Amino acid sequence: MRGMEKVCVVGMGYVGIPVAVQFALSGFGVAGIEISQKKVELLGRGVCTIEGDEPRLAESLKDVVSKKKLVFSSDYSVCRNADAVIICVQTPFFRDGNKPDYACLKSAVESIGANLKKGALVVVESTIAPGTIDKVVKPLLEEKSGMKAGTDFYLAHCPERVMPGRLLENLNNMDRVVGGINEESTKRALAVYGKAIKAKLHPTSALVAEVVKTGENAYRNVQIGFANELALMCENLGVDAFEVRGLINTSPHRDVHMPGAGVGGHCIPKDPWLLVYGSGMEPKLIIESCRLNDSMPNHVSELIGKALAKRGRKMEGSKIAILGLAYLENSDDTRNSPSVALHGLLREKGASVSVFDPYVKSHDGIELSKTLEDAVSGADCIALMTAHSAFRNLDLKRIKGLVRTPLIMDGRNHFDNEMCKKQGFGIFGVGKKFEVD
Ligand code: SAJ
Repeated sequence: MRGMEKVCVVGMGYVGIPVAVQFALSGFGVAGIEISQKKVELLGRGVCTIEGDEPRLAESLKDVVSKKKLVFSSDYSVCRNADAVIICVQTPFFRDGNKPDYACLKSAVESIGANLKKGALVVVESTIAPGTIDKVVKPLLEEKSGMKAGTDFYLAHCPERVMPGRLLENLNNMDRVVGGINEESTKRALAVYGKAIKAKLHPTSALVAEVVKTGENAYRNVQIGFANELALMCENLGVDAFEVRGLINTSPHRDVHMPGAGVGGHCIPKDPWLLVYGSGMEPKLIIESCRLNDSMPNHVSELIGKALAKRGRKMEGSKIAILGLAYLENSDDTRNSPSVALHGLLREKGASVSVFDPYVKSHDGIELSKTLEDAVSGADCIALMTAHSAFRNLDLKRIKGLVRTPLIMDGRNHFDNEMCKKQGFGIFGVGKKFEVD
């Protein structure tokens, strides 16, 4: 990597791998740092460890690895030559403890600090609570490096805006907020990112960047929370929430989101809590929205119980077939998946639960069916939880012959009620008319 600007990217996950690949494609010499030796070995052979549909990512990774523009290591000493170090580690949130888990972040920052070159730029892409750069990252880097932030080295927050299924595309095209601890840090971060991505860059302070990132996802959580609360009211009134949503959205400046079986992923359920934690106050709307969205899998399990009762069955001893374990369509990502929550709730109520997801091969504590047919055979209710394309145009006639009780819970407005009823299924679900006689 002689002569090229050198970048270290720490944390080879959904964020770090695309970032490392993109910077390598843009002419930087890149080292991806990862604690998992297995991942280092696989990535070092150009094997992409992210599954699901990610256009261009696997072939781009192979390309830059073969050209030695991107190497991988678990040794932080490679940071000693880096002009920039980009941190992409996970920052999970403990709801019960109501505080962020910064163990990964702190460990990465300490190791980087101990191997930081004078004049280097450190950028945190991980989503962090407002105040984290100032109170956690900066002091740790100064302590471990013995240098002064903002003058001896530079520090900025450039929050990731990745989305499974569009990792590389988003990285290149979605606007980014670039917030330095001082002007010089912002300037240097703009220069580095300006060379790697085409997206519009918005300079600001590190604190504003922290509030923007957590705020943009808190906003989405509240938007979805409104849609879910409206759906609960529509169910109660016996009207179709999706018809209501569509008609509301004919009014200007309305954008009611999609009601659904819950809100999963590594952003929307977690980031609002980071904002609340960093805000130093107890906001009401944002916290209630998180709680309402988190309650949707429970609502789904109650709907299933109600439908089973209509058919003379109890939850106990019934078999429920969950279609979709991933939190998002056409993705293998099961983090904070509402399906995992539903699986636990149904088991607690004594049901046996099968799960089929074309993208997910395994998940701790959940046995996955190999085929959809296996999952639905003998089932007393099918619960559609993820709107994978593979679940479009299911052969309901054939499925009818496999189930024990023909009931469908539609968690993602995936099915047409009339079509299901025509095939002899009782149909119900989030925001849908309860049509189980
Ligand atoms: N969901 C709903 N109703 C909706 C939209 C989503 O129930 O109207 C559910 C999904 O089923 C899923 C969860 O919410 O379980 C999250 O879905 P998402 O579409 O927000 O997808 P994410 O989690 O990948 O969110 C990412 C975020 N991107 C970043 O943090 C960089 C988010 O900021 C984006 O707005 C979002 O993608 C997006 O717009 O696709």
